[in-house]
Amino acid sequence: MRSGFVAVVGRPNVGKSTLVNAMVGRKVAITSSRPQTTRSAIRGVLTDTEERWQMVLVDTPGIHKPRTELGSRLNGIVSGTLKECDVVLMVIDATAPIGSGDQLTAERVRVADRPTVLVVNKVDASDPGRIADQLAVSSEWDFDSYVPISAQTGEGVPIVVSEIAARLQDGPMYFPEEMWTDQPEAMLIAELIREKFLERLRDELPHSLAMRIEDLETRDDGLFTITADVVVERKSQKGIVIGKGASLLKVAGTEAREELERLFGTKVHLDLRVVVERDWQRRATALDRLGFE
Ligand SMILES: Nc1nc2c(ncn2[C@@H]2O[C@H](COP(=O)(O)OP(=O)(O)OP(=O)(O)O)[C@@H](O)[C@H]2O)c(=O)[nH]1
Ligand SMILES: [Mg+2]
Repeated sequence: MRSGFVAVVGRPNVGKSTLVNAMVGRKVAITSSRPQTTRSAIRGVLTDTEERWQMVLVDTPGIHKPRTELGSRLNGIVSGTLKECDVVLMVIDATAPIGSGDQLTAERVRVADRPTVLVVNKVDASDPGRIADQLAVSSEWDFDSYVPISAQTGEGVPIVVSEIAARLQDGPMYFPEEMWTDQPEAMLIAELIREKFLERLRDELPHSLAMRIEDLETRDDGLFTITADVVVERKSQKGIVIGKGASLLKVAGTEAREELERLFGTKVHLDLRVVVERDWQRRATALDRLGFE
């Protein structure tokens, strides 16, 4: 048996979570067009029983210059993941030029000193000239393998899997073969709900949003009731998240409920409350309370 932990790193919004989902074939991590969607190290598990290997993909927050206590903690998560991994998978975005965030990430990867695979993602939305430029610039980083892909269409994704599989060493089976993530149910639920708000909010608001699951209960008649707080940072944000005539809360809530019903195969009752935790992104105690390690 060969196995290993794979750190999936890159600057925000390059498509790390989309790629992890595509590799595992399930929604391990939520995605959005807003930077810093991912806020923890999220594990997705991919097992090949015939070839006898298991890779544990660790999706991470985007590496960036932190401006808040939350930002520092997110970068800390990436450093920790890089220290503990066996293989590094770095993602860059073919639709935007290589910038300081990519350089910073590449430097961290170099220091980690592990086998490395670099993917140039979003080739579906780029052009051959641009992709060639990115390969030329990133070739200076001296990765072990380079793969242009589209995490969205799936183009090139099987190659990424085999490039990583080829770099796994003898090791244990970390998780049962049917397991695709190790996230607790409450976390999966909180993340799915948060996702439904992200695309609908602008400016700083996606960053100001956090979720807190207050109660999970399966009633005798099978109804799964979820009580959750949508946490914002300021009073003025509360009204925006609720929306005119509570419509935003309703639309996002309905969409979340429908996806949760598909995921759990049961009827769901979702009870959402919007609460203010002043400046939680900047306060260590608030971050602790909200479950950011
Ligand atoms: N066109 C195109 N868009 C993509 C592709 N992969 C991801 N995206 C989009 O890029 C945006 C960011 O994707 P995510 O997977 O959330 O990116 P991320 O790197 O995990 O972002 P953070 O968690 O914020 O660091 C989303 O709007 C995705 O739909 C791709 O292959 N092609
Ligand atoms: Mg992500």
